[in-house]
Amino acid sequence: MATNQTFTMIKPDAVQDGHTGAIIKMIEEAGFRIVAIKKTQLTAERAGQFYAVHRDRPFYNDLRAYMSSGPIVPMILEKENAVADFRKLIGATNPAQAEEGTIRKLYAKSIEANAIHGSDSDENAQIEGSFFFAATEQF
Ligand code: IDP
Ligand code: MG
Repeated sequence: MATNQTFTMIKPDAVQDGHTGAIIKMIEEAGFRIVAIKKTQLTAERAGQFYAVHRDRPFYNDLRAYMSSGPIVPMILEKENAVADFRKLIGATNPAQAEEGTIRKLYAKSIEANAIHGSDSDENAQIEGSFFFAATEQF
């Protein structure tokens, strides 16, 4: 069922570099409403669970280390066509291929430290939102 919600997190590099506010401003100006938000830090084990789909990829261990290296800002966002529109706003995984004006083009440092996550389907948005927020925190 399409819920018009997506899940995102501002990743450790962007939080560390002080881009949290600028990124949230871009998200709100693009028409997304923040449903839930917090600042937290993953353990390597939890980061590995979140990215379990990538467990057989060569970058999996690096990704776990990077994603647990500092605070992150997870959010549930709401907007019509949220999943697809948000993927457009963040741009390609590799910032070298991200379009001008996208969050990753502006703030990503590398294909790994790429500033922000965006769910790739309604189903994963729901699963990922529930990974960070209890049902009572999701309005
Ligand atoms: P996505 O975040 O654009 O959906 P995925 O392919 O789902 O991209 O990969 C998840 C995350 O894993 C990426 O955002 C990035 O941080 C990291 N990653 C993806 N591909 C590579 C790679 O080739 N080298 C290093 N890290 C990667
Ligand atoms: Mg992905």
